Amino acid sequence: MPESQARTAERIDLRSDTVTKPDAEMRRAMSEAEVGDDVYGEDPTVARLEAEGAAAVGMEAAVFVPSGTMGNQIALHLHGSPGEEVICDARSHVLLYEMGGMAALSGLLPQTIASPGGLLDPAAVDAAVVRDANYHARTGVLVVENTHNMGGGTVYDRPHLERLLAVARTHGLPVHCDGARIFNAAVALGTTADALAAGFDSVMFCLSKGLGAPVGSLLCGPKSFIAEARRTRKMLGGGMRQAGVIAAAGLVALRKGPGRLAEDHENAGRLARALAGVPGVELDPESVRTNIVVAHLNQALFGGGGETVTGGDLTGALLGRLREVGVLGSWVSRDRVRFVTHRDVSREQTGAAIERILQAVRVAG
Ligand code: TLP
Repeated sequence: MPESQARTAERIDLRSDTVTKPDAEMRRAMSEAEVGDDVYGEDPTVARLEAEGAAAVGMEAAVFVPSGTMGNQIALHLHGSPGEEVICDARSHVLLYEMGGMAALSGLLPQTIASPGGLLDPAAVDAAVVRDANYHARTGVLVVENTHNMGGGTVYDRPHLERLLAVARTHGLPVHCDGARIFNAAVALGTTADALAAGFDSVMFCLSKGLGAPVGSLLCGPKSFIAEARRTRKMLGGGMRQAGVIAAAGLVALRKGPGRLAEDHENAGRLARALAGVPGVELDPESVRTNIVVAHLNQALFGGGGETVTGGDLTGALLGRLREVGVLGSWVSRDRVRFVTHRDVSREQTGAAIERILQAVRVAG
């Protein structure tokens, strides 16, 4: 596409499903929300959201938190003690994208397991757990990310979860589910979020990703755990006052959001199939089951090595080209790029994004 045309073309933002903007129904609900001071436990809209959110994942209670990061960090803080280890996949969100929070806030040490597609192998977890040793850090908690973001939106099915939970139970180890996108996992598997959350000690899910709310996540678990979580939330500065204004959008997201996620998955599948045909892109489109596409890149993308990419940053070079044609993706590493489909990118826009990407890559080659 000529540059002048690209400048006028609408921008198609596939950086993340976090970029979705509240729709008219959410904005209306926000403006009409009944509110109170939630630190006093007096916001009826927050209370409703917490009750419906807990029920959606089959847990007793929930606490509304400003972000998925805060939800995960509260859970780790409560399940583990300083000096203990957190077993997690080597590319998990709690490890890579939460600012070192587990160490900084809770004195916890990651024990990582490299896992294909980010999905932990129960035997590897079993081998990694340390409960009784007088010289080794003890394992405090296991984290399971479903769907797995950097694995490419990969999904743990119930039998796989059962095996992991059984290992944890054997060792008396609490298990937290980073279910930021648990509804995507449920839709991909044709099951429900509560079926995927069963047996976990806590589950965090985000309202502000594919479900479309502007802000907020829920940390869910047993009543006693959530009572403690409220104290930790306050300690971290996450006590919110008339939060019903944002909880109202969260309620719309929770009720209506899951019903349309299949469309995002279809769009991601189409994008993955198109990308897989591009020389220099390594991607198995069959592995894309939800709304995240993570592709490996090699030099063939730029004419078989004809172009020397500065610093070997293939992803940076690709994203630069794509920006010129009005498509945004995100940088994962120098040879890995991520695209995420969501409610604010329609089927037609996905088609347009594919055309623009193919064109940009042809020009680049
Ligand atoms: N993920 C964001 C970035 O932080 C990478 C994204 O664009 O995908 N768990 C998982 C699995 C996540 O993907 C995220 C956000 C979080 C937790 C944290 O949620 P927020 O952004 O609300 O703190």
